[in-house]
Amino acid sequence: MSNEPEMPLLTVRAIKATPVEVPLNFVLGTSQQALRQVPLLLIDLETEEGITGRSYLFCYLRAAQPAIASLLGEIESLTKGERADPVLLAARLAKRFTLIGVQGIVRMALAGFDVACWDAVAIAADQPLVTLLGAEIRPIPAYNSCGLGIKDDLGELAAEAETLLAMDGFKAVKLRLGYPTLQGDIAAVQAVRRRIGDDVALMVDYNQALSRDEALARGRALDAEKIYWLEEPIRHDDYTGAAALARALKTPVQIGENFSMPANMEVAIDAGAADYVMPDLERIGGVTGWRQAADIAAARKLKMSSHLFPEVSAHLLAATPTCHFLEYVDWASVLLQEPLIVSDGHAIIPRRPGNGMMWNSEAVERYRVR
Ligand code: SMN
Ligand code: MG
Repeated sequence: MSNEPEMPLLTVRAIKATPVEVPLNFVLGTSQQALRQVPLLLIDLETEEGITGRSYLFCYLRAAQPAIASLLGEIESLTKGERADPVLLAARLAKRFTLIGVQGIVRMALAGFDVACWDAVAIAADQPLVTLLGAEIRPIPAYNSCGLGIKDDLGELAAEAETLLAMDGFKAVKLRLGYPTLQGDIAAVQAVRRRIGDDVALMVDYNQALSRDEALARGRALDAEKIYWLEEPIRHDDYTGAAALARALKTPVQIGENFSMPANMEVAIDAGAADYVMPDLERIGGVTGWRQAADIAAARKLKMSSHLFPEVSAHLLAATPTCHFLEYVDWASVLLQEPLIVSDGHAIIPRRPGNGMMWNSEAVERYRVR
């Protein structure tokens, strides 16, 4: 993924950030918090040449929307009139933000700018992002990650799994775990498994709920349940603990949504903290950060999946040598003129230039945060 693409000449003019909050079609009950609606920030990068690049960020909290928008204002004043070359600007901006630290919401703002910048460049080159990155359009294996939160009613949970599989021919779903007891986790897994049958891949995600000891005990019990991967069982930055789990368990350990910048992913991999990795577009550093991460995973022959942002991640995974699974969520679909299509369990990368996202302005008005 490391060949440098030709960058058409474009000049940054302005960055517009629009806060929206969209209701989820399926409540997402993680071990930490239940998500019923999600605050997103839509980004439009306008250029002097008239081309607009787009991206969106998941802000986690309403309070983070104005904070990230304000950081984007800072990025605008630092890049206005400059050539919109995402690789050059990523290096310059990272240097400019070194003292505050390129972490957290600073990292998200930089990533949002980077993704929009790559979109503008790909549109100017009249190519889908994946093609600009030197790869070809192909269907990307996807799992349905909507819903399947922690629920007391296991009959309802199993029914939801069935609904999610029926949606677009998915052959894989992800279940959130971290019930008060191990028996609770196993009961949820078995209720879902009974309903979906043996041929469906079932991932599970603890969202960092467990201590090391508890993770070992629950992981050993889950080893008997044909789980496809065990995601974030313990604190995300405990790489030593994750490495011990990866060694002790049969089920592959998956981490990565909290890797902040590719360098962190490299440290985790070198510690043996994961069997699989799944960086998140807005934490790994946008398209520019993803490309570096993909090279790191390829050098270590580690399978790489995506976290959220399926519209852009589909392009990136197609250009990732160790491409594994796309995490499909439908959060942004209502805001898009042409939502990402999934067919037969695969994300279909659009042939439109850029990343393919265009806002549905009526929906943006409806969900706009004022
Ligand atoms: C997750 C994290 C944050 C928001 C939504 C979902 C979850 C996942 O860890 O991997 O989907
Ligand atoms: Mg997760």
